[in-house]
Parts: sequence; C-alpha cells; structure tokens
Amino acid sequence: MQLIRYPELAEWPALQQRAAAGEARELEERVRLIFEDVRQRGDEALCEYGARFDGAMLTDLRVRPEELAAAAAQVPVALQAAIRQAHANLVMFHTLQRPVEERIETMPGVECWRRAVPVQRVGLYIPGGSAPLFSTLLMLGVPARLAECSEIVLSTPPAQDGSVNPIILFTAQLLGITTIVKAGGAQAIAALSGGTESVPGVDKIFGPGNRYVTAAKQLATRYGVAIDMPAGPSEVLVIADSTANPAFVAADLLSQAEHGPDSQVLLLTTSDSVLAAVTAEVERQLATLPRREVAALALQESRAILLRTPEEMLYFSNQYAPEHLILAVEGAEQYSAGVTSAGSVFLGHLTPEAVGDYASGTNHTLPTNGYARNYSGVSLDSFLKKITFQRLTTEGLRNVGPIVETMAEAEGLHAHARAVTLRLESLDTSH
Ligand code: HSO
Ligand code: ZN
Repeated sequence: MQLIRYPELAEWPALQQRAAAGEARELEERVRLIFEDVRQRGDEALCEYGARFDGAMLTDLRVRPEELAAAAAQVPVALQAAIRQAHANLVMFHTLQRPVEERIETMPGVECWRRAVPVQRVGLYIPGGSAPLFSTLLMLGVPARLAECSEIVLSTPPAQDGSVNPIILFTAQLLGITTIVKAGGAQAIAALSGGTESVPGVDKIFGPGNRYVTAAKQLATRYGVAIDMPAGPSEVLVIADSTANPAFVAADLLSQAEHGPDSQVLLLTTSDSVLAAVTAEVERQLATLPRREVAALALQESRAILLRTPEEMLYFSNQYAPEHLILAVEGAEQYSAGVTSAGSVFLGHLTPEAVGDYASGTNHTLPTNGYARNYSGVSLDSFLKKITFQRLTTEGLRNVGPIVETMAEAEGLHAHARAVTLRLESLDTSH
C-alpha cells in the first residue's frame, strides 16, 4: 500500500483517482465484431465462440433439466444451508422494497396513480473464471423473482467439459430459474440482447463481467436493451479512527483486494498508529491468502491516507464515492448521517463488507467508479418500471381543462387545446 500522511487539499483529486482502463478502442472494436456476428448468425456463432474462448464443444447451448436436477447432489449440505439462509435474508430485505400503489385526486375529478410493472424479460449474466460468483446470482435472482419478471434468462460460461458450475445451478434451482444458457463474454451479452435460436432476447441485462462484457453491455444499449449500471472494478474505502481493530481493517481491505488486480482499496484514518498497524497487518495476512498474487497487485495501487479530522475523512470519502464504505469508528451510526455518496455502508467494528457481499440481505451489485454519486445499487426497483395512469370525470375535465387550454394556446399548440375544448363543449350540449 502507498502511505500518504496529511496530504494537501490540492493533492486529494490525485488520491481519489481510479486506475484508467487503458486501450479501450481496440477492445471495443473486437467486442463489436463478436457482438454483430452473434446477432447475425445466432447459435452457430455462439457455439464457435464457446469453443474458442471457453474451450467447450457444445451440442446444446441450454442447461438440460436433468443437469439442473443433478446439481444439488454435488453441493455440500452446509453450503446448501448457507445459501438458503442468505436467500431468505435477501428475500426479506428486498420484499420491503415493494412499492405501494397510491392514488391521488390532484383536483376534484382528476385522479392520477402509478403502478409498478415488472421489466418483462431480464437477462442475468454471471461470469465464470477464477471465482464463479454464485452469490451474485442470488443478488440478481432474488429481486428478479420478487418483481415477477415474466422471463428470467441466466447466462454463464461453461467449463471445458461443457458443464456449468453445480453451485450456480443449485442456486438457480433455488431461485426457480430454469432458462440457463451456457455462454460467456461479449457473445453471451449479444445473444441476450437480440435473442438466438436457443437464447431468448431480453429487455434488460444485469450482472458483472470483465471489460469485454462491460463493452458488450454498452453496445446492447444501442439496440434498446437497458443495463443495470456502468460497471468497473470493485472498491472499498475504510474510515478508521483510533478505536479500530487493525486486524479487522486489514482483513476488510484484503477481501476487496482479492477480487481482482484492478480492485481499488483505500484506508483513511486519523490515527498514525492505526495506519502503521493496519499496513503491517495487511502484509502479514496477505502472505496466508491463496489469492495473494491477485491481492498484492491490487494493493500496489492502493492507498492508506492519514487525515486530520473525522470531518476531513467524510469529505474525502463523499468526494470519492466508494462502492463500499466501512465506518470502523466509534459512534458509527451518528457519523453515517454525513455520508452523501456511497453504494453500501458498513457500520462499526463488527460489520465487515463480506456480510453484505453474501448474506445480510442487502444487495452487493453496487455502483463503482464514482457512480455512487448518481446511481443506486441493484434493488427491486431495478426490475420494475412505473407506469402512470389518470382518469377524468366531468368535474375533473371542467377543473383542469381550461388550464390546459390556456397553456396549450400559449405554446402555440392548438390541437392540444382543441382536444380539451371539444370535450368541454360536448359537456355543455349534453347537459
Ligand atoms: N464485493 C463484490 C461482491 C462479492 N464478494 C461476491 C464476494 N462475492 C462486489 O461488490
Ligand atoms: Zn466481495
């Protein structure tokens, strides 16, 4: 980690900088070619890319019901129980997010209401790779089911033998997701965006992925498909005062660092001794991690920063807008009132980010790369659209009609005015 003591205000923007993504052009062009190929040639192209990128020779791009049924037997019972409990907690927290349909009469006889309707067809993308994140499937599947989306398509890359990770399949089964496609990368996103012979096209695509997946999701938006949010490498910012436990803080920093070499990890503290103890702890714990090489790369770009006051730390954090914010401070609840930009906040010394990543009930699909300034994490809302409705009675038309006539005339839109006038006149002649 880089140690920075009492930086000048002018140095802050550089310290809040995320690593640049680098050579985007070439990558975008490669993704575009794959994307368009899949949209044109469908399954045939998907199978070819599956062979090329995943090394899997697929005869069937969909998981068969027997494969799905056989998955649970390959998942240890303790893990099954853990996943069930995490699922239950997520269901509880996300059920609370159900919007209530409210009606109001804005004027007598003018009734307006708004109804939440599910996004009909959604695609959930779960990457494979070094750590297949079945937890992310839970995070996306739970709100998708609660929203009652009519079609939920899961896409995940196959292993070389053409199989899909059994824990992912078990989780899908628990969620009641049966449409499962064996495809990864940009080609999977292309298939979801337009549909192929065996992949249903969807209206919105969710889920994390590498730069190819991210670029493909961006392309999908050009075809009228929505995406959950702009993605970037995962991040954590820890604010620690002198009461913080250095071992806990180090473990939290490392849990983000082990996600990937491009993970962003920041520590802010007002205590020089905490700063020293945490950085020593990080080195010590790092040595024992199976993913220490990944974490070590992430730590190279990570910073531990000594600031003067709690207010300064909060100000820095709000400017950075971290995906995850851990408040390892005394009086965390009161302190948290000052948080204006963060994806998800973890309060006190006993609340590691890891609980939110897996099982507390909150969603772990969160805005990265500073988007916490203007985006929320995934929630039930992400799977709902709101449609507004209105209805006028005679009285309502008499009340609001003349107002609309006046405004429409002033905008020079006479057909608008007439749409009201004709109706008002019809009232006069019929009564
Ligand atoms: N911290 C990750 C989520 C995750 N952690 C999945 C473990 N598994 C991004 O928010
Ligand atoms: Zn994590």
